Amino acid sequence: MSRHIWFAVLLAGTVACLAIIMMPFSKEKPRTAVQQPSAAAPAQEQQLKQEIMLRDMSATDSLARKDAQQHLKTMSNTMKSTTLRQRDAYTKKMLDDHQHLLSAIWIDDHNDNHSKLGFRSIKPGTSLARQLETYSQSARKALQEQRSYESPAFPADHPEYFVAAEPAKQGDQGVIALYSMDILKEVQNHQRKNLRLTPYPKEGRYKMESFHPETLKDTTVKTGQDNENASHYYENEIVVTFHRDPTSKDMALIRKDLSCKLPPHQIGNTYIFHADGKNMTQLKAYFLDKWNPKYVEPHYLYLTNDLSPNETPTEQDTLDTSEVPNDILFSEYQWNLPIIETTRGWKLNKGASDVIVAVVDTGADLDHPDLKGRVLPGYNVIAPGTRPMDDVGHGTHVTGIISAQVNNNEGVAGMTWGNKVLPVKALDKSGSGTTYSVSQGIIWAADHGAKVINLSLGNYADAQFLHEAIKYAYNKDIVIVAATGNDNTERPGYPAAYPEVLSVSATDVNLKRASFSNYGSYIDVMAPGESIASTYPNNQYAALSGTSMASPHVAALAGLIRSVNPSLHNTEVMDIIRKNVIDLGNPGRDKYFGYGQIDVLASLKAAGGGSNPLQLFPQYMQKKLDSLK
Ligand SMILES: [Ca+2]
Ligand SMILES: [Ca+2]
Repeated sequence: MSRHIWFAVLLAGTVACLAIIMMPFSKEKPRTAVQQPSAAAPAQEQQLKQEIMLRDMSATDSLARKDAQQHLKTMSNTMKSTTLRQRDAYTKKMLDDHQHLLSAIWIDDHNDNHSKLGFRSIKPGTSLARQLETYSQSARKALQEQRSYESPAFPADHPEYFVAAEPAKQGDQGVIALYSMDILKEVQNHQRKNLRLTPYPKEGRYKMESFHPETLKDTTVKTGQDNENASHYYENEIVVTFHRDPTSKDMALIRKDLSCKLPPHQIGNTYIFHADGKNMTQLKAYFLDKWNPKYVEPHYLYLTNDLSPNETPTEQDTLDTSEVPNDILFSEYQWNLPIIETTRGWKLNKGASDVIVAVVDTGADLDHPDLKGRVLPGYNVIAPGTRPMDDVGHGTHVTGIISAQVNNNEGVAGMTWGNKVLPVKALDKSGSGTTYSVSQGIIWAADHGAKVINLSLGNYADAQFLHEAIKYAYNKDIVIVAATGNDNTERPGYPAAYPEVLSVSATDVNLKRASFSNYGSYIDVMAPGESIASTYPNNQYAALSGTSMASPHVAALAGLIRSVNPSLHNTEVMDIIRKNVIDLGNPGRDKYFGYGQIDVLASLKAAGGGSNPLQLFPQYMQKKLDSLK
């Protein structure tokens, strides 16, 4: 129950005549719009997803330009007061650090002191070079007039570049730069997969089959729409959990029977066998017939679901103001933070660095300047012994939503200033991972200090082995948060639908359910998931949509709650998140919005921001007593 309703109910008991007037509309929360929920038809859903993808590309274009403008301003003013040699070294560093910055040229018309206008990476004499020359001339003219300049994207039919220029503070000097627009293609590819606009995955090292998760009959995935009826698994693999750990003799016999070239992967009593000549059905029959296993199941594939500086708690009246960070993309693009009361919540707590949020995903760009000092070394399940670097973009985006540096005059602001992200790479370069890799990632995170785990991934099959890993983390008092999926379906996705997991669906800027977002009775809460601005590999920023983007908001909130009150158990944290929401749709919990949209300020207050909240007082006292024993 939200605190507002709770308050209203209390009030109703004492001042019944006033309650009728006060209950439905709290002055503080006028935004609760009742949406008549409905699910879009498949064709309409595809069209809506297409529109969302185009909107993400356009928002990313505008993020990239804003980011470029800011960097050019800094460059221009830095280069003004440097020698030629320093300038060259600085330009080289900027080019190395920003792969999308293709060339940067210092222009000093006054002293006739500038490099010759010409940009690497575009072949001279081509029509592209002629367009570049035209835009460069316009840029020079703008600098002479002390104006900023931005060209349109070119070539017009398939945009690859744009030219931008920024004047230095005085004199007719400044920088002209050529930027690559590859990020738009990356976002397009990314969102085609994540919003399942294409059958996915179609790539990968193994052969895959799909089957209907209820009938277990094989099905063919022809369009993105078919994905909601399919779960993917490796054809030549099987997950077997034994009652007793097999002896080395047993194992040798199994490998001989199945002609397994490689030893199986193992976690506890569970093994994953790979046999080139056998399919899943044959493998299953063999183990059931000969080894009386506890259970066998296909080796499923999980896909991404995109579409310390603590402040002393302040007085109640200061909570009405919000903390506005100076990150350059914040005010214009990060609608997602104020709408869930993050900025007001920061007045209570900004996150503690020892409350770690693990992101089991495609890894993270550990060298991104806006993630500097905000991510731990982490772990790579896919290639143990190497850094969990992100080769997809998904994990970097999810990580930035949680922990991008706040108030550093750069890029975006994360949800927390203090909590660190533990990146665990369990999804490979295709953006997918198996039961084994995801489970191993979860177990590794649980064993390495995570207090919260974010899983922006899913599959429609219920895998016992994954469930065991989830239970392992849950029993270690970890809050597990997962995205529900982007197929606009009521079919439960896993791990989101496990009872130990807080499941998150997506809303848009108007507090409506995002058109792609899954729904159903298992949904816990909603968080923003459309055109969310965050970090992207190679020092870039992108706007992406998906329940994958909604989930990390809730994981970050769990991190903040555990920073406010480290003595809370995972179940208490989950309860606080569910009960301190903005109710959406029909009153109370409903299948389209779960309990409602998360509210950071209300949750942090309920967690004891500044005082011991009354409703948690019994637990608090019990823990105090336990600690004295
Ligand atoms: Ca930042
Ligand atoms: Ca509701």
